[in-house]
Amino acid sequence: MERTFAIIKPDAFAAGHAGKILARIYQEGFKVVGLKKLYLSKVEAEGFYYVHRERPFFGELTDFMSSGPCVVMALEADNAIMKWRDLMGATDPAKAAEGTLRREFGTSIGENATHGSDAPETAAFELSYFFAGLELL
Ligand code: RTP
Ligand code: MG
Repeated sequence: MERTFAIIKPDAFAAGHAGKILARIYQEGFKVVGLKKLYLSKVEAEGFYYVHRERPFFGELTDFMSSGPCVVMALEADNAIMKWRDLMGATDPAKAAEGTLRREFGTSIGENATHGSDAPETAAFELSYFFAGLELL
């Protein structure tokens, strides 16, 4: 079993898609071991996306992630990191495959509905950024 870190981003939450995304998560066989609704500050979003600090879209990305409530989750499954990235689809919703979450709920490359860790090291960092050990059951 592996754990990954996932976010229902502010665009999808504001549009009322959180329930549908969560239903899909259960349907695909993930166990939700942690879940909370947060409203990130700009500084918290910058800390989370620290690896992207040199990218041209960093300001836009952290403004967006601190623009409204989101839902952060710890998901468990066999091969959870890849499994969740497959379910999300490509970063750009226009390029994401039919049936993926970003294709269905994303509206642009920036506002793409969901986040997922991309490797075991980033999953470990991201899970610990938002959850204490005692919160993951
Ligand atoms: P994420 O980290 O959110 O799961 O997305 P990802 O791995 O598919 O994409 P990544 O390259 O890590 O980019 C992180 C987030 O930054 C926004 N982005 N905007 N305007 C742009 O060109 C651009 N490129 C990326 C997206 O919200 C992306 O999910
Ligand atoms: Mg990424």
